[in-house]
Amino acid sequence: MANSSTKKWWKNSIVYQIYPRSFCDSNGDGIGDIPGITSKLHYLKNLGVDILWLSPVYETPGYDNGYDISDYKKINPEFGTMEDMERLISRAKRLGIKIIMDLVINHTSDEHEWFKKAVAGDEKYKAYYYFSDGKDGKRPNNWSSFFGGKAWSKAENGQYYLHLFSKKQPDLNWHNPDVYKEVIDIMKFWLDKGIAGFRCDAINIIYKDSLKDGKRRLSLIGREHYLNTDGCHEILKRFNSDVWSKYKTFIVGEASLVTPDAAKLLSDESREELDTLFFFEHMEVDNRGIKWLKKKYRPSKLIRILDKWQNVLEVPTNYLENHDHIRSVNHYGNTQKYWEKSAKLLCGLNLTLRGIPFIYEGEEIGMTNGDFRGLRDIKDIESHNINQSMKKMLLLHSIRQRIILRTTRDNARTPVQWDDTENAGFTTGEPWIKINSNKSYINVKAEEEDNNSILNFYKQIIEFRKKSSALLDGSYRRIASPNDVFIYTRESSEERLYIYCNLTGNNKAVEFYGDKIVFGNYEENERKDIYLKPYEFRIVASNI
Ligand code: ISL
Ligand code: CA
Repeated sequence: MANSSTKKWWKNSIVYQIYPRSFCDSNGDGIGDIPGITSKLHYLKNLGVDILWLSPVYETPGYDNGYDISDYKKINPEFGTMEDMERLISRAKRLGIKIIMDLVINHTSDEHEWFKKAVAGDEKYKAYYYFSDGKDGKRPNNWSSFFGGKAWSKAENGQYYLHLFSKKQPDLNWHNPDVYKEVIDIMKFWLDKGIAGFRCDAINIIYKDSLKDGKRRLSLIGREHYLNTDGCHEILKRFNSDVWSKYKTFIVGEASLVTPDAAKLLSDESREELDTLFFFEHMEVDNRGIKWLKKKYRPSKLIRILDKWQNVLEVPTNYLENHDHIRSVNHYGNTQKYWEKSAKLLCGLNLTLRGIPFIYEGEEIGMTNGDFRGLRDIKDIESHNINQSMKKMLLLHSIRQRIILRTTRDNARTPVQWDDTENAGFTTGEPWIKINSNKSYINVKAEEEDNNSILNFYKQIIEFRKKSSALLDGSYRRIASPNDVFIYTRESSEERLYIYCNLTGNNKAVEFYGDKIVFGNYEENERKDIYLKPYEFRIVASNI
């Protein structure tokens, strides 16, 4: 039997998420690709990354940038070939970097063979999805979609089909054992190629208990029929015993709308389901019911949420950014006067909480939201759907534009800024989405040359973390602090660290503990015992 530490080989890893379309373009077509990723492996190694999570690279018509898969065993030709993918896996392996892939199994693309056969009348494949004639010609139920609008559309065969996301993404029917067999086979196909696990997309909504009408509410009508169902737990346990345990994988699930209790059921070790999961509560800190309506962001609320989740999960994931949300400096920091300070603070926070830190491409150089000129620059299918819904509500163009530009997922999908040249070193061609003009000073090259940069701060803190038993394996405890300041200890049998995070742009008087500042962006010759400066982050060690 493997003991817990070999079984959890991933426990002390740093994970870096790549959104391949926006990472690095190797052939000048304006679209990031797999050889582009391979060309940056040394950069990632240098940063201190252990695991790469690739957003989908499978064959796709690309309506949701790869989250609509048309063939799970082929590579999107825009991203390269299967040989490119195999080369990436083996080059990464040589550097000691593991790769996990995105597994999107709530739905396929409507251009997947299965769906096409289904619509053509093949009964076997019709049973892979949810088809229905509806009620008196109307939709089968009142469910709404994650992307706005209804969750049912009509296929060419005249029947309705279910799609919790866009109508290009029909939901798979997880009551069908053939669907289970197909997915097991897909997972083995990739694990046999040497990948180390999966990030399971929208995993806690895959199994629909019933297709009854949902309770009326502001968003996601129908959710009580598919969120964290027993059927979902059952599938995860079977994935685990049939595949994951045999390959010693690392499995992280994306769990929308998850509560602490539900999260424990999905990821506590004894349950043998997921290794860990992404919760969303901190990303929704400033939502007013739905993400398109915002209220003022309050750091004290963020602190309460993060503190709560630190104590929920056996191995939490920590993340402040991904491809579905705005950039963290825009969300929780400051993009103006305190851009650099606040990006460093967020780095410090993300990398010193208990659990596995995830860094999203570009976060390590403090990339900010896209500087789009208008809705014409927006590519995201979700934004377009929401725009249509708002149009139906007769909202003016200027209002729709303001709402969408502030929240669109494209904010995090602008190309990684490698240098300050015309296309930021991302491509020699025409980029698929607008590059942020702040590439002139936010870019990898400039930050590599500046010892004091955000990028170098990441490197230093990753190095610090890798040597610190308190950060790797220690306990976590919050300490009472003034509003909007987050203070906690991380403690192992060898060391006790006090972590200070001032999440505001003001000076904050705090009580200081510990003996020696071991990390932070304070200046050497000033008094360190009076207050925390705006967005200050520091680590103080105490003698045990
Ligand atoms: O970002 C969201 C909506 O604005 C979330 O609700 C998100 O849709 C949900 O977390 C599921 O996300 C995942 O599956 C989607 C895909 O578009 C996202 O990019 C992916 O992360 C459908 O596959
Ligand atoms: Ca390319």
